[in-house]
Amino acid sequence: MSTLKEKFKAKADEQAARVKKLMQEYGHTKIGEITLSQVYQGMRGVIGLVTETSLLDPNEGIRFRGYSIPQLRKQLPKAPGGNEPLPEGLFYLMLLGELPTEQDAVDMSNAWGRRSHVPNHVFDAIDALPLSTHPMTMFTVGIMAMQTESRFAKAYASGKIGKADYWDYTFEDAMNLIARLPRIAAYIYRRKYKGGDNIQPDHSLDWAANFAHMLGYDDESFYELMRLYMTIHADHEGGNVSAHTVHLVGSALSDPYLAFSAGMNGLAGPLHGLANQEVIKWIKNMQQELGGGLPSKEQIAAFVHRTLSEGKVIPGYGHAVLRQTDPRFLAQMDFAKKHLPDDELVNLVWRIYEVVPPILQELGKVKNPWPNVDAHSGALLEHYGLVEYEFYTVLFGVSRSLGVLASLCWDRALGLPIERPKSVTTEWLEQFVKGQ
Ligand code: NMX
Ligand code: MLT
Repeated sequence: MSTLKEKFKAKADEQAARVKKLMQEYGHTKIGEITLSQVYQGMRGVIGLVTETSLLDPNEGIRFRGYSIPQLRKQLPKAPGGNEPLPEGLFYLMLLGELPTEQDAVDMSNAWGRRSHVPNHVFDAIDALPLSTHPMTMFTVGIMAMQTESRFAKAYASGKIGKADYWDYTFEDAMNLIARLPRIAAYIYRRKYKGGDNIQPDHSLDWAANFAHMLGYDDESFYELMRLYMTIHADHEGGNVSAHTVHLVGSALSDPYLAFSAGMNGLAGPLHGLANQEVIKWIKNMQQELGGGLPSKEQIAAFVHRTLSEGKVIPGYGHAVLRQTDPRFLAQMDFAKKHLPDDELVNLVWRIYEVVPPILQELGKVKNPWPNVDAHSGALLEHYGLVEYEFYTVLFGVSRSLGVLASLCWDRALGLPIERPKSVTTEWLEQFVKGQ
């Protein structure tokens, strides 16, 4: 039976032949046009990237290799007695483009378990930072410190490998990184919030449950939340800030540690992954101001209007590409209805969902008034006692490794070149339109 790596190589060879044929036959076919506004407005709608792992429909949301989130929740392998998908299975799907068997998911868990050793100097590097450092900064420092382990960087520096070998070393680094990230993330959590009382891994558990265990949450229902969380945050096609950054930096043949850590710096921005902490912060401020409890719809509306009048965004709402309620929000809502329907904070998140969209719609400029993934995640974590909201983006980052590193394997397997789009000046554009 072939190994995961052999299977990937076979798939990659097939795909490379398919891309070559497509390029030969249709390389000059136009697939879009660009307006001047798009150049100034974040390249929205401009097709400029190929990402094989997932594709987003503005109304239906994300599909991973053609499978929607509800389908994945049904069809991916589960832990014994569990109902939520194992992220191991999602990684297999994104990497190979086919659904895994239960055994495939178990094999992935075991492979990550074997690869999960984190060298001591990584912990030393994190320990050198003051405790007040944001967990996302600690996370990227930890990843950067671990770059010493890059098989790709070592092989490249040895001068003994050529372009046809890059995928192999990228694959090794990707698998090692994914295996080690939960340990680093949990170390940061326990160091910053639990007095450095670290918890050793339990490799009898799957990847997400072991992560939960190392964080200090040994509850079957929290394990389930982590499996779902790690699955739904894993990928959102290629143009989002974190995925695009990993792809861009990787295109310079910076190794997967350098590329992934760069992507995590993008995820740490409040308009991207940091929004999950901003949501809870905003809700807590609302509750504090209104004396706690579950505010009425009128009180929420007044708070929303005030936030907007201060020139701030409503965190967790809106999206650059989606135009409907994020199916990742709905998956979390569904989880909450099953496991914690009476939780006050969760009920507040649901009430905010009733109040915010019409207000944003009224502004007339917000293209998507609906909630995104970040509007719900914090309330679920809070329920289980994980209240340290500055840590939430690290959880997002661990999950995002699955998609962006599977994609990086594809980038190198397809031999994609260094990314270097053309930029122009405003003067250039003024001259261009004059010439029209
Ligand atoms: N609250 C208030 N105003 C908003 C919001 C919001 N939630 N969303 C968009 N707008 C404003 C936006 O700031 C812009 O205003 P202006 O023209 O004055 O600059 C206008 O509406 C048009 O923006 P859009 O084209 O609708 O959104 P864009 O594609 O530029 O940005 C986001 C997308 C996600 C950055 C934006 O919706 C936002 O800031 N949302 C809140 C932060 C958030 O939840 N981010 C998480 C996204 C998911 N993730 O995990 O990455
Ligand atoms: C993501 O998951 O990356 C976010 O929803 C942002 C995006 O897709 O642009």
